[in-house]
Amino acid sequence: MADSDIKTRPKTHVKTARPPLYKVILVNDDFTPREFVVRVLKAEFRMSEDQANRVMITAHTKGSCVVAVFTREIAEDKATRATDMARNEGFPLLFTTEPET
Ligand code: TYC
Repeated sequence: MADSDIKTRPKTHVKTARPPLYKVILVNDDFTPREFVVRVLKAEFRMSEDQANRVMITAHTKGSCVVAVFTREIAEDKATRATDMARNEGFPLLFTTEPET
């Protein structure tokens, strides 16, 4: 049978491509004031005072905390902007990104 004779079933469901997602992670340090971490979370990630406080305390006690999940470009951009806010004030506060598994 020639290759061109092979019949394939028509697709019954078509998959919709979804972009891979990346986590923005807040990393704890010993120097950045808690209130400043909260201020950055509110400004860059549009969190409420309450949400921002919870995320800050989680990073403070556990070492790090997932802040939010975005497509790669947006995650990297937000992590950079948030980290730059801290650098501008002389704080070592760090936001990183990693692919969601
Ligand atoms: N550990 C800091 C302090 O005690 C506060 C802090 C919390 C810093 C979370 C970074 O991601 C962080 N002043």
